[in-house]
Amino acid sequence: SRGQKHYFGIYPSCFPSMAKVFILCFPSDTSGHPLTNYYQLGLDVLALCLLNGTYSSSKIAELFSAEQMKSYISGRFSVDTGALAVLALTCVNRQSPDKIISKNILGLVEKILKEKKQDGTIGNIYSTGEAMQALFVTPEYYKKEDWDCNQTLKTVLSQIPRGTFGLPIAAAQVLPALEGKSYLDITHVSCQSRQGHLNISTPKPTEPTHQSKNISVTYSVVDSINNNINESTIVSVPKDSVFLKVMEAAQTKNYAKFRFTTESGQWGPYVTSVHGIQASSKNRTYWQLLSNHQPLDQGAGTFVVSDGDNLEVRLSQY
Ligand code: B12
Repeated sequence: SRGQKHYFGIYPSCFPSMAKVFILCFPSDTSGHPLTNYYQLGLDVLALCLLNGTYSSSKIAELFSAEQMKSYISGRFSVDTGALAVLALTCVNRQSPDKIISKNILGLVEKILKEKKQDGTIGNIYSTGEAMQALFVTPEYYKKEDWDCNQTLKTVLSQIPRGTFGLPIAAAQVLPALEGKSYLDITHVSCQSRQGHLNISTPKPTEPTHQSKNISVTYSVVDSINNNINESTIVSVPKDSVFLKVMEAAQTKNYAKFRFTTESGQWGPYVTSVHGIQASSKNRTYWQLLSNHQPLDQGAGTFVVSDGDNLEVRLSQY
């Protein structure tokens, strides 16, 4: 992934050509952390487990220990990552029960439930579907009254007509939970589609037109790691523009200060460099997007800006 030499999971050089035997490779950095991230490690362990590959439960228990994950996820707990870990660990635990794995699941479920918001969202709206899956498969780890599944479901459903899950990847991540399913069901669902009972119409997003009114926003580039860049400008963009349009307008205004590059992915454009400074997975740095000092829960290609917004890209550590 992203040119890294090694990575966790099902990698061609890691499994013999015949047989359904998979070996989990554990390339990690000097502190024992995965070279990719725990979300991907969760996906890989899940795939191995569901395909009845060979792995060491104790190694997995060790990798997903609370201490190990805590030191990796600096700052805030990632619900998406926690949910994937719960799904992977639950699969492993069902195959060969292990006390340490159960303890890890319990710790993660507690953390996920702590991220429950008043409206039932868990983490943010994009992590809620996977958090629901994690809670579906672990009912013995929390009290019934600790989670109102119907409230969460209602909130997620109410977001669909607003186009919140418009990106195929966003829809794909939320859909299993809407069907009451989890990734653990993958190996025993048939491809036959049922009559669509989720009949929800989604309005087409409106493209900004030339007639539409312009808005004015502040845009800043900050290097919070080396503290040597802090550039700001005010730009005017059509109403309903996305964050990327603001970055483009700033770049046109002053190329030297505001030039940037992106890479296209499933979630849209990922900002890889700004002001000539490249984010680096080796150094665990990224260009964080913020609006009015709050990190965005969407990427530059989908977040719609508002008049007067204080927008920022900030080189940060993860
Ligand atoms: C790990 C992770 C990160 C890491 C990625 C680096 C790394 N090496 O680990 C870091 C911390 C850097 C990161 C950053 C951001 N992330 Co992120 N990230 C994830 C997470 C937890 C797992 C992604 C993954 O590994 N997938 C599995 C692999 C196999 O797939 P992949 O396509 O190769 O994964 C790559 C891309 O997903 C990319 N990536 C990660 N986040 C984002 C966000 C956007 C908008 C894009 C285009 C790409 C991208 O990095 C991954 C690793 O190389 C997902 C959770 C999820 N539910 O998917 C959120 C998630 C994708 N991220 C999200 C967001 C919002 C962001 C940020 C915009 C946050 C911010 N305010 O700055 C930034 C991106 C800013 C930019 N520069 O453009 C949202 C996207 C929601 C949406 N509707 O757009 C998610 C769903 C989390 C959430 N629930 O809010 N992220």
